[in-house]
Amino acid sequence: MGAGEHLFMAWCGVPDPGVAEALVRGGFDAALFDMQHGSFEVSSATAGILAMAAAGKPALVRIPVGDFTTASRMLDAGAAGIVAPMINSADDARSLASFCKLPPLGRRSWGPARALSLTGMDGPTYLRSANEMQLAIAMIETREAIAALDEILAVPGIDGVLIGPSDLSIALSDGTSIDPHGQAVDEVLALVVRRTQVHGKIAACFCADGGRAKAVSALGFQLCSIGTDGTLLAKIAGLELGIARS
Ligand code: 3PY
Ligand code: MG
Repeated sequence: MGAGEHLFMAWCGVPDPGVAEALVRGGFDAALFDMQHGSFEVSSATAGILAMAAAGKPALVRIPVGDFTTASRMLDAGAAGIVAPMINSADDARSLASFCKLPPLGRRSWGPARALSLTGMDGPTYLRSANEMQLAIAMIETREAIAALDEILAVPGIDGVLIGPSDLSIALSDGTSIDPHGQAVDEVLALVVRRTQVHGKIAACFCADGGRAKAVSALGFQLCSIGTDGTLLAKIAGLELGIARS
């Protein structure tokens, strides 16, 4: 992404590394293991990170809301980055960064056992490299987060933001509707592209399908999902069964 590439990630909630492995071998650039709304736990996400290492693809982990200690653990396990939901203020962003970044930038405790073996780095090299190599990405999905967007992006150690369009649409409609592809969300997407460019940080977005991912990527978002493992499986199953039964 530093070179300007636009990536598509497999958003995985089924806690078996074989599913993510099949998706990245099918062409996804990275996988995200979802501990917020998916069924991943520390052990299954750790197994997923190892499977991604074998496939030569980076693994991201979405932690549960506010569970920053798990962010440190997953970075120790070799995650390429952490996605943290519901980061609504600069204070939230500072907490996230402090658990994701080693000193002097943050206060992440030392213990990168798996990360050392997966990167092949010795301790001093990893200490010098980890803060740049492993990303801290703050999810923007509330009105408070939009109001604090510039402050969140300015926090040292925050590498980018990821839009959660479903929660965002619920917030923008004051809880009356869910419309992740609606105009209100689209206006925020345009704002987020502009502000991330100003701050030199990454813009990422959850996208429900390939068409949405194409459009959102074209806006300037460098990292997009294409649905989830579950929705992709259901879609292809419906398609193939339709052919078989026709
Ligand atoms: C949202 O759309 O709110 C998300 O968190 C995507 O999973
Ligand atoms: Mg959300």
